[in-house]
Amino acid sequence: MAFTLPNLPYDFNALEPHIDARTMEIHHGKHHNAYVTNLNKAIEGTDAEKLSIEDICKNISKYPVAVRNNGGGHFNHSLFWTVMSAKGGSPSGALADAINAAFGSLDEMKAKFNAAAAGRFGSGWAWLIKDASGKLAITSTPNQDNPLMDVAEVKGTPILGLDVWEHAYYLNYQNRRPDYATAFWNVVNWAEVAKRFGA
Ligand code: MN3
Repeated sequence: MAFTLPNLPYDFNALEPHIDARTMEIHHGKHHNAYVTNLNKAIEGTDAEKLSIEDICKNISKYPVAVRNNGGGHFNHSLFWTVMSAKGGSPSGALADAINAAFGSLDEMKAKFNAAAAGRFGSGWAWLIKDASGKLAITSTPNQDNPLMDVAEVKGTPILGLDVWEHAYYLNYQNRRPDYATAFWNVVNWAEVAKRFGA
């Protein structure tokens, strides 16, 4: 069974002005699509064809680098599209409690996340993760790695992620990655983050 490019759960222009339609169109239709195509090529005829993308990530050290790069790319972008929506808002309930317990406040969590996004040299991702004990933490990964991977420095279940590759923001923000990270908070789909936190 080959992996497929998931549909965006909203229109290309849904996240404007924070993320522009042209960026979304290229990012989903070209970049994510290429990760899916190349992942399928890299696992063709192997046992990995029968696995979920999560299970592939968890044992990524057993696979060739093409699976790490493209499998990570597929998992990361699939998560990224779902944790955004036009609605915005703020976390509530158990997720809000866990954020306050781990970081002191939502603003402190955002500041730490944005610092992780800005501090990732080159290309990569910033993450809010749930660790094995259920506690929240902020981390970042290079390239298309993610915290599910057995090679990750800090491991956990990603519940929110921000793509900080230049292809994710360059058309609208050029070199201003911190402005993009700040704008991201206007389009976070907290209901989806809460769902992933509760899973
Ligand atoms: Mn990307």
